[in-house]
Amino acid sequence: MSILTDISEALQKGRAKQIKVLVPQALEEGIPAKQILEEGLLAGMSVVGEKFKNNEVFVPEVLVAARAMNVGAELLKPELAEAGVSAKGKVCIGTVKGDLHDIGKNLVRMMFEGKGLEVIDLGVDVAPEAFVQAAVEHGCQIIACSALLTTTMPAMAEVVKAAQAAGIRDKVKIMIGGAPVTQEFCDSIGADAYTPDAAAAAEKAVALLAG
Ligand code: B1M
Repeated sequence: MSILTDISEALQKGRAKQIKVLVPQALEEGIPAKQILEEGLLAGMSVVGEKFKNNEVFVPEVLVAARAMNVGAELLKPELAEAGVSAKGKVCIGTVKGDLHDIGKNLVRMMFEGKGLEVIDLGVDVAPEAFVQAAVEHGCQIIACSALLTTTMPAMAEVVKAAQAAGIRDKVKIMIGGAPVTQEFCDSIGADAYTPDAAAAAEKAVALLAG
């Protein structure tokens, strides 16, 4: 059995201690961080997601898997960052109001940091006004919103409206993403960019700042 399968299985069982041993071991074996993330950690989380959907596992099991996922992703962070990048701009990021999912948001934050962006992480369940207030306070050029639930996606439209109401809409770019989010939805709410994954989000942020 490969070490990537071991990582996937440890994640499915929520064994953070095992993840702490296996991820550095995989790096030592020369497996690229991206491959460890995708074929180890995310592969495991995808099995958990499927079982969650089918009522084969429940919130407590998913929570421990999520904790193990965050531990593993943190271990990969230095490897995912690009060497020698200098600060290129500021972003405030958060998961929208009513939504507690933070794994994808944390990955996007890591990829942003890897591209040399300064990131203000507002956490989860972030009110639209809080995104705007943080952008003003910290002088962010980008507001980045994550949502994992179809029921919380509309909060992204509220962020766009809050930025308009605060008179900063022409000064900030609003990026959105998360499993249920689409380009069509992005267009419909007047956000500036939708990207399907964390790596694409970081590329897009750099392009938006350059443009
Ligand atoms: Co939740 N959950 N959950 N959950 N959960 C989903 C999302 C669900 C699809 C499961 C299912 O039914 N199959 C389903 C949503 C259904 C829907 O709305 N369509 C669901 C549900 C229903 C719920 C609850 C309502 C369950 C309940 O209580 N009955 C509840 C809601 C709580 C709340 O938020 N208010 C709930 C709770 C939880 C836990 C707390 C137990 C836990 C979250 C723990 C945590 O995050 N710390 C949890 C988890 C872990 C999941 C699954 C299993 C995994 C999500 C995940 O982290 N994926 C998920 C099922 C699944 O996705 N298969 C599920 C890995 C992560 C890397 O992917 O976040 O999509 P993702 O990020 C991707 C991209 O989307 C993108 O980049 C990342 C990859 O590179 N991306 C961006 C994300 N944000 C971006 C922003 C960008 C750009 C790209 O630009 C700014």
